[in-house]
Amino acid sequence: MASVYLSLGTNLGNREANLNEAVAMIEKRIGSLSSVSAFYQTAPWGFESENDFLNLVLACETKLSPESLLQETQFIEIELGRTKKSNGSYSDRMIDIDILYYEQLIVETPRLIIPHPLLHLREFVLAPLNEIAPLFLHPIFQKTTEQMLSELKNSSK
Ligand code: PH2
Ligand code: MG
Ligand code: MG
Repeated sequence: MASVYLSLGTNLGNREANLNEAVAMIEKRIGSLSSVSAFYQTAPWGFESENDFLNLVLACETKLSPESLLQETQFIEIELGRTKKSNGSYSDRMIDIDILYYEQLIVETPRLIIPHPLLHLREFVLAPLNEIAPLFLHPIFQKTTEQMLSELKNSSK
């Protein structure tokens, strides 16, 4: 079994329902939940939109390999109505599920990068992660969530 951390976000449709359905499908298809953060209302980061996000972070125990985990998260996104624009820029979405950590594993393939390469720059990830895993160590930076969150807040002052 592996402990994995996932970040969920939605800014379209019934956002509470989208998160609840995604969490239920994660439990069914990926593994049992060990903790789930509160819902955080956050402003769109990295693009302009009128639609604020609801974000959460959860931890779960899975038998899946990193590749299979990615496949399952993508399946759930599509089930819940995710469509992707092909131009590569951020856009409004029903649901996005990103892999933050897979144990202390470092993965770099063309399809998958773990830890998530932008997690330390995103308060919408670090704030909920800090609620459920303040002392989890980033395997590359060797910093805790707490440390990364306070550095991010200081840098944006
Ligand atoms: N996801 C993005 C880009 N910007 N902003 C917020 N607030 N929440 C997100 O989940 C989010 C974002 C890319 O996946
Ligand atoms: Mg994302
Ligand atoms: Mg994503």
